Amino acid sequence: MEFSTPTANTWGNGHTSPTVSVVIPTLNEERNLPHVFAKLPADINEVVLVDGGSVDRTVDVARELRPDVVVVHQTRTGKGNALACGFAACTGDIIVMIDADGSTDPAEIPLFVQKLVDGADFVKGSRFNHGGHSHDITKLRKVGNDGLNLVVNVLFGTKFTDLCYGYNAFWRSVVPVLDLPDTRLPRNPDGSKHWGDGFEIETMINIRAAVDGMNVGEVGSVEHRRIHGETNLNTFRDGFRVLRTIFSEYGRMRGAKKAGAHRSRGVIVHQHGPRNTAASKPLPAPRQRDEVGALSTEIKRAHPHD
Ligand SMILES: Nc1nc2c(ncn2[C@@H]2O[C@H](COP(=O)(O)OP(=O)(O)OP(=O)(O)O)[C@@H](O)[C@H]2O)c(=O)[nH]1
Ligand SMILES: [Mg+2]
Repeated sequence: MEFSTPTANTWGNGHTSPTVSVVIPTLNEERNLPHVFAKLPADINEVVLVDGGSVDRTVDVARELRPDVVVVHQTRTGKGNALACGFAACTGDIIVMIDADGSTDPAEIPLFVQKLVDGADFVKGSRFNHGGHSHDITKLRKVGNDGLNLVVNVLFGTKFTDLCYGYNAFWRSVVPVLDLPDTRLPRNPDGSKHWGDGFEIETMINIRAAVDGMNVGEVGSVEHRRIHGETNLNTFRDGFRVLRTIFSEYGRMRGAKKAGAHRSRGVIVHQHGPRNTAASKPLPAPRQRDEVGALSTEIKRAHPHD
């Protein structure tokens, strides 16, 4: 498959800025896509839609709305696998991951991009800090999210305020260090998901970014209710997968430490960067592929069966 190289962007500040790819996983979202696509900032360079075998007109609607959309068909099942396939297809300097159901607001993308341009390696949306809010989360899910968030902060020394939120952005050059499950592997014969292929993906990504010592920023984000259709997330089943992920990532970190690959703890950058400051400072140098690749290899050596 070939992808065109996006042209440079200006993000309203009149200066050249990084190019931005947006990854949108979809499972039967034909009725929601018009709302989501309409709110994408005009200067997005690339939209990568990763479809999980929708039985409605999701892919057709996406192409009608945006003829330049890059459509990827995921290799297995689950949101995690969809995102990994999408990241692999992106060509922009920055990757932003949003949902297709109208719950994440594409109009917030410039906030994430600005934070990256201001020096973060990885930026998480937070519904519970920096002016963020959720119109969607149930009391049960909030309690679960808070508990899981606390466990991660204690175990990994992080300061996350919203662990299980899927609105994140990062430099494309950090994808190798996330070391996501190989998208080329076949599905498990028993129908179970590979670890990392499900909704635990967000937790896995957040923890790996922090453990790697990336500069992790947060921006406030307002989550809306899904506009049409049904959720694919099961609170207990997926909550348990997240909990298991936290402990397996803890073991992975300790193994990497023993192998000497662990560098430092993640740092959460809390300050909102002043808007439109990208023009006044040079862009941060993207992380070197060799550097992140080497670390990822070390972690793999410590966990050869991951
Ligand atoms: N390609 C693909 N996309 C998926 C899959 N599961 C979920 N998605 C998409 O991932 C996004 C989030 O899924 P949702 O079902 O909304 O889950 P959620 O946002 O965690 O839960 P709610 O807050 O209840 O909506 C949506 O855009 C879905 O269409 C999947 O297996 N494959
Ligand atoms: Mg949703």
